[in-house]
Parts: sequence; structure tokens; C-alpha cells
Amino acid sequence: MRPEHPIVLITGASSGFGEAMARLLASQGCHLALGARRVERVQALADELQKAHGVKVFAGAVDTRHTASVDTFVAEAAAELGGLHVLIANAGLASGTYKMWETPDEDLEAMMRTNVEGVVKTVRAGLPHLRKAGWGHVFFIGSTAGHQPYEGGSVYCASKFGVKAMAHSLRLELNGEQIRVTSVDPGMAETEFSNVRLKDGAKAAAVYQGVKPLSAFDVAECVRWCLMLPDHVNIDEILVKCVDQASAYKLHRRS
Ligand code: NDP
Ligand code: 8X3
Repeated sequence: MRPEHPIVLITGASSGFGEAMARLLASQGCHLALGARRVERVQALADELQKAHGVKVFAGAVDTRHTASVDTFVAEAAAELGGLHVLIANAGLASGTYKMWETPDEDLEAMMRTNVEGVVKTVRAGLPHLRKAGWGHVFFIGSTAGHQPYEGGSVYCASKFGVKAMAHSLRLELNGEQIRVTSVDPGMAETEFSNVRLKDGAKAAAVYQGVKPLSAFDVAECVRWCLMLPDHVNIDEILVKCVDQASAYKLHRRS
């Protein structure tokens, strides 16, 4: 049965989508477990949201590339909050815009270990708590890159095609249980994503030049909507882009 105040675990809550989801879901009365490597950021956010909304917020350091780190974060969060109902496997990144044959191991491993392995580790650790509660929702944060590959994105696109495959498989595996599975797949959104990818503030700003991209709150709103729908309704996938972006290759720049 749906809890009055769902307990939601979010990885990658120190910026961008994860932070916006935390803000929006706290305002809806959800209790939260917030994780990222920059623990000081999630701790400050937790303090702020607890004060503003009177919800319980657990903040922890987690590096989703490492099993022990994920297992510890999830176990501590569930113990502190009294269980978990919703998992949002959001932590992820693109690193570089290399042609496939130029991709350094460091970037290859960062993307595959975070975007694919980290998602498996998060779901694997969290799912027993959803099953114990008998009510749950797993969110994957995919991307348009998991629908349309583009040059310079072979590994990132592969990782997001992987996310899409995992969401499909998990939905099949959980059929018969009251655990919904949704993949939210955004196009370009202005967060720290391009700074991380390009490692250059001016180049990152140029990505959004003349465009009104999605905001992190637009994406958070997609998650909120799926979560608040009646229990028998499962939104499998939301493919969401700003109106200026028709595809990876067709972007209208207003100026
Ligand atoms: P941000 O860079 O703003 O946020 C990424 C978050 O992931 C940060 O909180 C970061 O925290 C966390 N993170 C990265 N690596 C790890 C790790 N190893 N362990 C734990 N946390 C980690 O980008 P977005 O908010 O845009 O990205 C969130 C998700 O959305 C990603 O999966 C991304 O691929 C996806 N996405 C982004 C789009 C965009 O255009 N912005 C579009 C479509 C999908 P910290 O560094 O503190 O660990
Ligand atoms: C982020 C969107 O177009 O940079 O996943 O791949 S894109």
C-alpha cells in the first residue's frame, strides 16, 4: 500500500537533476536519502530541506562505482529513515566528446562504471527494501542519447542505451509485484553536466547559447508526476526535450 510519506533515495543529489528532485519531492512531503561524492553539498541540502519542509532527510557520501560504498549508503539510509520506497538511480556523467578510437580508458571507465554499473549496484542494494515495504518505484535517468546515438558520444550513448535496456529488463523481472519502473530520458538540460563533460566553463556555456534548454526542475517534474499517479499506472518511459531541440542533430538557436 502507498505510504503517506514515501521514502525516496536519490543518487547524484549534489547538483542538477538530483538536487532539483530532492527539492521538489521534499516539498511534496517525501522523506529523502541523498547521496553523492561531494557529501558537504548533500549535507547542506539535507539541512535546508529538513528545516523548510519538516521531512526527514538522510545525507551520505556515496561513490556509485564501488559496491561497498553503495551498500553502506543504502543500508545506513534505510536504517535511519525506517525503510525505502523509491529509488532514483540518477548519478551519471559524460566525459569528453571523443571519437570511439580516441577514447581514453579513464573516460571510458568513468562513464561505464557510473552510468551502467553504478545503476545496477544502486538498484541491487535498494530493491530488497522496496520489496519489504510491498510498494515501490524505481526510476532510471536515461537520456535522448539512449535513443539516438551521435558522433563523439559512442560510449556515453552506449551507457544510456544500457540504461534503457536495464529499465526494460527490470520491469519484466518485477512483473507481478507492486513496484513500478520508469525511465525518464531527457534531452539537453542546463546543469553541471556540460562542465563535467567538457571541463571548460566557456565551452559548456556555448552548448546552451541561444537555446532555452530544459531545466533540472523540468526533469524533476516528470519524476514527480510519474510518482504521484495512481498505483496501477506505470509510465514506462518519458522522452522529454526542450522545444528548441528536435533531435541530437536539429537544434534551433534563437540567437
Ligand atoms: P550534474 O553534473 O549536474 O549532476 C550529476 C550528479 O551525479 C552529481 O550530483 C554528481 O555528484 C553525481 N555523480 C557523478 N558521478 C558519481 C559517482 N561516481 N558517485 C556518486 N554520484 C556521482 O548532471 P545532471 O544532473 O545533468 O545529470 C544527472 C543524470 O542525468 C546523469 O545520469 C546524466 O547522464 C543524465 N542526463 C543529463 C542530461 C543533461 O543534459 N544535463 C540529459 C539527459 C540525461 P558528485 O560529483 O558530488 O559525486
Ligand atoms: C545528455 C543529453 O544530448 O548531451 O544526456 O547526450 S546529450
